[in-house]
Amino acid sequence: MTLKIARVDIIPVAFPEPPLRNSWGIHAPYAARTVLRLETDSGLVGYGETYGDREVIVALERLKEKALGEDPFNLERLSLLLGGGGPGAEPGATGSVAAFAAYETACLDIAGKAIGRPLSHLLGGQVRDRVEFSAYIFFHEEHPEYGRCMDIPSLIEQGKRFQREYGFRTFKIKGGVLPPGEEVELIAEFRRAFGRSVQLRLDPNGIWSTGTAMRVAKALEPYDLEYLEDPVSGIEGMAQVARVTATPLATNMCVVEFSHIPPAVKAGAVHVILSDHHFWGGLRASKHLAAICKTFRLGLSMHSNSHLDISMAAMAHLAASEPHYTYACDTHYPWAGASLLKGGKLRFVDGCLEVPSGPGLGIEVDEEKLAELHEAYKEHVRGSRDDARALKERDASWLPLKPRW
Ligand code: GKR
Ligand code: MG
Repeated sequence: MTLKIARVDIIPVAFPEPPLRNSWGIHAPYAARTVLRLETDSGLVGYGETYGDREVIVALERLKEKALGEDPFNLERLSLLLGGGGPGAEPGATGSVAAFAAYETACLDIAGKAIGRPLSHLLGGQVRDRVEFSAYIFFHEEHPEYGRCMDIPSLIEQGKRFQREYGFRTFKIKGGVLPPGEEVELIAEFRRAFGRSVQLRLDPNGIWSTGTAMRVAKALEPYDLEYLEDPVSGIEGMAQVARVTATPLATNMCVVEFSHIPPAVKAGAVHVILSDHHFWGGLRASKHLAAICKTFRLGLSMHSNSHLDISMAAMAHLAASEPHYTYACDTHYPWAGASLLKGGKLRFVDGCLEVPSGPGLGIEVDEEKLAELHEAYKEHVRGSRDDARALKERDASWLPLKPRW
């Protein structure tokens, strides 16, 4: 059986999000994503999801003509045609790499539907049928449902809500918002509140100077972080911090493509790499990353950004197929104020997502909801994501300093 991609639809969408804080700004009221819908000559439909930034939409459009007429099973050929990233790819081709990730997911969705098997079976089969995710804890400004959460007690309450509602056992705390000493206190309070049975991670997104990061990493040692994520920017600074602390360091900032791995390994800069199929060149490239991590005895975790259900399902299939995902994966999904699925969002039980068992991604996209979120995009999104601009609109004095402390 051969299949041909006969139709490509590129659908930018937007969904509400709370005003989540990070070290460089705040989430705007609507987050943008792009949904890619592919249809074959035989009428099979597959979905992919990627970033909603302008450069990615342009890349998706640019790749459309190249994808038309291709067989969705021919993924290596498609990757060559579309500039898919992966080991040996040109460094820095972010737009087309993120666009390829959506094409690849949609092709695998179609391929799974064509043979009646879940997507994970095309990535090597499932080594787990439930994938564990972490609670993504954020400081945030006033929100009608969640109130305001800009101090330590309210962040602990947020953690308790995540534990109650989803059963998460790992807390990834988005730091870099309060001065570093207060964030050490925050971690100490989390330990006191949740005990030793949970895992804690702190991610200040590279906002500390190397000297500050070295001091803070030492001060955090008594609280047994599972890892400290990007305390500083850059491989060199990370290596300096790694030399003075027993806490493992993780990154989704200084190792974000295959060409970054050799210098990072040489410098001893990181212990854990956070994969993300949207920027590492797709689901299969993420498996290549896993193999490289195993080779160099690095851990593998999974990064996330604001996303919807199609990415959620793809992340679950990937993690289900790869033994080396031994850390709970990150996800922003609980914060998403909308779903594209008939029947609503996928559900976490005991901190885990059961991998959808139907063919392909195993999810049913509701075309009406998709159309609604496309209208929301047209109404609410003004260009690419810019958290610093969003915070400046609330607070004219805001300066996205880096390092700040
Ligand atoms: O959503 O504000 C956010 C996060 O800070 C995100 O943008 C990061 O890319 O989650 C990410 C991370 O782990 O650094
Ligand atoms: Mg991070």
